[in-house]
Amino acid sequence: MGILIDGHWHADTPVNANNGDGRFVRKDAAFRHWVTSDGSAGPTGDSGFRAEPGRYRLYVSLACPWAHRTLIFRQLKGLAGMIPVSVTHWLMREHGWTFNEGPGVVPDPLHGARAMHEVYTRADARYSGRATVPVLWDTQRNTIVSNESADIIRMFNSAFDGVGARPGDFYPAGLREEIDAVNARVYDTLNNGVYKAGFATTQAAYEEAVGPVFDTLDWLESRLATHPYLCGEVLTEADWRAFTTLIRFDAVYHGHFKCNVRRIVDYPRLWAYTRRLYQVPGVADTVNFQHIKGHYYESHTEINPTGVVPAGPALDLSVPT
Ligand SMILES: N[C@@H](CCC(=O)N[C@@H](CS)C(=O)NCC(=O)O)C(=O)O
Repeated sequence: MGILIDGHWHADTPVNANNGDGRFVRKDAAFRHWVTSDGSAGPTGDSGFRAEPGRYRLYVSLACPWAHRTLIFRQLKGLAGMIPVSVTHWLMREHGWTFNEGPGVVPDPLHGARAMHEVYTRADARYSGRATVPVLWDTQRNTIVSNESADIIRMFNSAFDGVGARPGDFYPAGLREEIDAVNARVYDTLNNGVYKAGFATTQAAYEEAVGPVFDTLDWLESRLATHPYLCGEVLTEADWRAFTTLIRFDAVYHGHFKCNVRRIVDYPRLWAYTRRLYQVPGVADTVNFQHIKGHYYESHTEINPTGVVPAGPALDLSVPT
């Protein structure tokens, strides 16, 4: 683990940076430009990032739930042929995310970077901050468009529609309010909630985080009683944002992050739903349990000092009958 300060890599900052009371605090992303269909400015950042096939490259880790959602949207929207991807090694230690050789790793052909922090300093030689994934890189302006997955999935959802993306709108105008409301709760208490529980360094901070994780899982289970998806009859962004945490839950968050009140397999509707989403064409290709389990159990040596990766659980991800 480490951090860039003025463009220099400091290898010794712990992953569970907290505010002194044992609570894990996630920092906001730094590059917030938007790719748009005509190159006009998006909700934040500068103009000049027009949607063009082959212009952008996506940097991800297959372990990371935030990067995962960008990969899912790349698949759903048929963007794989126009937005190539680099995949980091699953281990994140003193050099942060690297491109060390390993199964499933796809190196960086643009800069020959050995680690993600080099991609950040290519964009800004004096960058200060964490070198997180995902990153959307612009090969024309040679900079990072965005390192915020929530924004990147919105870009992928619509910006490339005029240049050959697959039709499909996962953020339809009529459902936006509801999607945003579900996202807000899911982000705070589930996507990030499991991290707050897992990286808590005091009993109080852990208990404050773990309760809401299960309150939200119970709430999701009840929402699925009346509708097949979280916002009704159609698959939306809210489903995919929940999915990347649900698919990791029993394999890593239940054990490694101590979110062990219940498993997802104990929630009949939520588990069936997770399997249905997994079976959507293209999605299974984005799920790599070797990277997922290897990353969490081997990287977070302050939580799991031996780095031993557990064998289970045996998950049956086929569609329920
Ligand atoms: N706001 C970012 C968060 C991404 C993020 O925190 N990624 C983690 C991996 S799961 C990371 O790269 N961490 C490296 C670090 O913090 O140094 C997003 O959603 O895109």
